[in-house]
Amino acid sequence: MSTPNQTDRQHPPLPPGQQLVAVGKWPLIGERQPASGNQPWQLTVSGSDETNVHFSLPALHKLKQTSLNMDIHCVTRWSKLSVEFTGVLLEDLIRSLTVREGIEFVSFVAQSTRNHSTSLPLLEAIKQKTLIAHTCDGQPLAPEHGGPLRNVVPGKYFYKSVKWLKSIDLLREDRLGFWEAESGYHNAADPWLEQRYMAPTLDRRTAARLIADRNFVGHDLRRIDASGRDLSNLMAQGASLRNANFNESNLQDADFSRANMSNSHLRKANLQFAKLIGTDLEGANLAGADLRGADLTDSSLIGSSFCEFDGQGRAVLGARIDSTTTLPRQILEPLTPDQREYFLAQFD
Ligand SMILES: Nc1nc2c(c(=O)[nH]1)N[C@H]1C(S)=C(S)[C@@H](COP(=O)(O)O)O[C@H]1N2
Ligand SMILES: [Mo]
Repeated sequence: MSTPNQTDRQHPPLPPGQQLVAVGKWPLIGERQPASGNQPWQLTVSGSDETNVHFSLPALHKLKQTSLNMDIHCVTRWSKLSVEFTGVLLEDLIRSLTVREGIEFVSFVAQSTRNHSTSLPLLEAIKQKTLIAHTCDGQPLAPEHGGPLRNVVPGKYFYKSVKWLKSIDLLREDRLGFWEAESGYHNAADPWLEQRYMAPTLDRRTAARLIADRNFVGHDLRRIDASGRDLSNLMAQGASLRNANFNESNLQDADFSRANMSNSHLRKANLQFAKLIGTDLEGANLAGADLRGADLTDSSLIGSSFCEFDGQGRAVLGARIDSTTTLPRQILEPLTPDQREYFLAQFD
């Protein structure tokens, strides 16, 4: 079925821990739509000698246009290669202004209910060829992907690319972005160095006490190391467990309903009869996990993996599922093709 061209791209260079989405797929991550207001669309740049400078969309189209072909790498482990964005380079936009003295950072702010933002050192943003993009693969950028305007930063995890860009603030001091503050995403965000998360925030004594009590309900336990533990019957409803390590743990009958377990490590975990209802498992590793009797209704599986493959593409460590596993077919939809195939083979 695959064309020679697709075959060539079967083993493209990917940053560590990333996997390819199916051809033509582009997952929707984070906010789904802009907040109302800002019509007609206007981009405001603050921090130059001119105070606030406004650019309408037609004005942006009159500046020098640049097209960049870039690879998208999301921190939740999915990658989409070779997407062409067109717009104005941050460098070209800023060149027309007189940047105030002492400016070292740039913050990109969204027209969104939570004023979503992300930031970078200004020189880094310019070096990375940050583009203020209005067009994607020759079409106006779709609203759900940030249209009419988003910044894109090739060479950084995609959370550095803000949808519905309404202002670019030039700053003397850094202003931590939404995900960086909220989820502990790494502020440098280099996918080739796997800079996904900042250092853990939890002290060891607190972690040990919570593990002993087997009660994580509602706690912020990002990055907790609970690997190799007996945590059967653990209560963890609604807990923040991003990047938590449960490798080879006994999690039988644990309740992770509505917990955020994105990028968590559940390799070879015993999840028999665990509740993973409405759980965010984006980017989580469940290779070799035992999911018999587990319930994954409404869980989010973008970028999750359930199977490891050897160099020949043979499944070597697959999650264990059977007819007692509740796994509605539609939640498998966002899995990468090799992961989905693994499941479909189990169902046969
Ligand atoms: N306004 C806004 N921009 C955002 C986000 C968001 O939640 N709100 N999420 C970020 C993250 S984590 C990613 S991976 C990308 C997702 O872009 P996409 O939905 O077009 O794939 O947008 C980034 N920019
Ligand atoms: Mo992301």
